[in-house]
Amino acid sequence: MSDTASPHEGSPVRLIPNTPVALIEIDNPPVNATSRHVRSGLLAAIQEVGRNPQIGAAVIACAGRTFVAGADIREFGRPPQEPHLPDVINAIEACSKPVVAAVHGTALGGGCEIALACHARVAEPGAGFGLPEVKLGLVPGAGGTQRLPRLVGLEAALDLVTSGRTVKAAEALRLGLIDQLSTADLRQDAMDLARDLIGRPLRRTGECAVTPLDAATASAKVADIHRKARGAQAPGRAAELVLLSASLPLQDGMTRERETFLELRSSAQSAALRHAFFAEREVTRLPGIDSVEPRPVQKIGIVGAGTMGSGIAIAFADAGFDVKVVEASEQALAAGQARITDVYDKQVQSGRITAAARDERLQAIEYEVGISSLSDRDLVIEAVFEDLDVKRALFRDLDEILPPGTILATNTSYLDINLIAAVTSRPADVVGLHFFSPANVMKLLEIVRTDRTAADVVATGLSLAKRLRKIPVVCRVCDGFVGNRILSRYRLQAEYLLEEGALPHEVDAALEAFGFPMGPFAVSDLAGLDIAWARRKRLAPTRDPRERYVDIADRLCEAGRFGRKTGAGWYRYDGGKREVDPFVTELVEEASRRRGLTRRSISADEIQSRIRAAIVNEACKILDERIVERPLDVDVVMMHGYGYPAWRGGPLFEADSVGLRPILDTVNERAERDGPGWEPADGLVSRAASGATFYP
Ligand code: 3H9
Repeated sequence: MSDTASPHEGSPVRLIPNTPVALIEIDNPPVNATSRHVRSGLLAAIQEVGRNPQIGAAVIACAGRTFVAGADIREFGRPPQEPHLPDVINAIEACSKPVVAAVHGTALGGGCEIALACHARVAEPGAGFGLPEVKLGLVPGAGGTQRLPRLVGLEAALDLVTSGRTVKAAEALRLGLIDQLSTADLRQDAMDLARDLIGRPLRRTGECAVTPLDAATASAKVADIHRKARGAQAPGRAAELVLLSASLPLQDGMTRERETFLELRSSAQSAALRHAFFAEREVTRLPGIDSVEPRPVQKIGIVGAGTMGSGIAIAFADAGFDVKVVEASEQALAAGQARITDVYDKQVQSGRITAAARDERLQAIEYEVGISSLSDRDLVIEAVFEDLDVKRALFRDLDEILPPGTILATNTSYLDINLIAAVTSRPADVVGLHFFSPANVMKLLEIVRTDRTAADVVATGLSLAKRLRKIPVVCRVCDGFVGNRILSRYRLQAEYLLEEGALPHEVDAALEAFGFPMGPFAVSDLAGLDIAWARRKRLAPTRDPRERYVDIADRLCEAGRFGRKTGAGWYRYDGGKREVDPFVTELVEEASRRRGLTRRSISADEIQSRIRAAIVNEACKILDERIVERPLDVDVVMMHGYGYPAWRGGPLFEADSVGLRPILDTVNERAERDGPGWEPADGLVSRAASGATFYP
């Protein structure tokens, strides 16, 4: 072993000039991003490999937890600095000596592009590869769109580049993205391969040919990519570039790629998606909680094996917790067990997990009748019927049997958790863990702290979220917490639009064009109208009589139309396809007549701006009341729980760019027409007046 030769002192890239195979090691925590010093260090190292007659080949590997996870996203707001990553990567490919990438962790974005330009790639089985740039509103900017199709073909490249998904090493091997899996010593295997390549003709990715797609297949794929992008521009632009790789030489393709990358880098969509990226991470850091030690939690109890309870059980089992599910009767327990088993069976059928993994996870879940067996649990979550008295009675019983220190969580989506905590002898140990359905899929977790929840219980919620790979938002108690509270305002506005002249499919179409995956009426049909109906009936006696109340949904329910599950709701579902139903149109028109409103045609633009104003105003009230601490908490909830398009950055990030004045004008106008509940929030009024923004 020879001495270490640094490209320069203090560089995050070290060249260890072993003979005949040198090691280039990148060490730039936390994720080895290609910041400027990494780029210059890597370039210097490659130049030295080319120059030094003692070195016959090189391996590029990384220190720490991962291979290079991409360009440094924090540099994107600033002018690019030399050396540029595409030039560094081209120098790797052009090197006269074999260069092999040794990949552990994830090779993402620029990291994947470095690997693609090497002459061969070896990876650990747990390694992942991906070009996630579209998730940041970008296209790969250092050859990814041109080199990937040269290795894996156009179809696979289109899929990977436009979805941004990460493939595990086994799939990467199957696709031809890598050459070898390393099951023992990654660096040694890469060194051995590099040594074998010395003196042999080098396979330069940029020189490989790409088989073109026929025109009809290509245009069908591009159309599908645009449809799935729902308004995001990067996937379509990335697809164009990938397709160009079949007709342009590498350098011409890379010139086009660079132009597109730089254009998108300064786009509003990319700024919004970068905001989303950092906000998702920032929500986990809460002032005052950061330094608090969480309680150790491994054994989870779940009360209730309905849809929510089952989904929560799966989420915990997937994350390696010991789970015990309890129900009140054998019958309900068996139904829950069947539901959970069915979810895992489907995952095996679709190839998402192996049969062995299913069996392991099923074994992690125990089933019992009655709550008495929960006394050995570290944390118990209730997911029973949404009724305050039912939940209070359950918490009273749980409090009696659970030892001190066990955390008691409720999955309620609306109820006052202060009132639930008050029946226990340990209100400091009570917290809301509001999962979204399906709980094993949806990323968002609202952690609701009551007036008395202990700081280490909140910290435990945050640490659980991390282990569950969920995105947590900590909030305080109010009706519906952050997401459902905003949603109920947004839904009401959608119903007012119906009375004033729009039809359900027009509202849905306008919001789907805005970027939501589904409009509110289609969502209601999917979720079922009956639960919200039961809630409305329960709240009817306490409703403000001056409130503008739209009863179309009640009438649909009275007609037995509970949504998809009954074949009809806001739409008709003949053969599963959503269709406009004249019965609903008639109900809507009759509602306008009863209200004495002359129906008028309402533009998609008006629909979008009224809904946006309703969301932003309620979000400001939530901030005024300190239900959450920061605007980014609201943005993250809306993007991850309610489908607010991430390329808009969430409602408050977007409000800054739309301007708060027009939003306030819309709110004022609605307050005048819609009555109580629509008063403009103080925070909105003052910000609009002073020109302040949510994100200075
Ligand atoms: C690109 O590569 C463009 C090129 O094609 C062309 C260029 C010319 N930059 O997520 P974590 C930070 S675009 C800067 O909590 P994990 C992150 O903010 C890039 N910072 O860890 C966090 O900081 P903090 C394409 C980054 O283990 C810390 O690292 N690449 C970057 O759950 C830990 O991150 C991507 O889009 C970055 N690129 O997940 C990959 N990445 O502690 C984005 C992370 O202060 N990154 N940070 O909050 C990821 O997907 C995940 O971070 C990763 C690790 C899977 C790597």
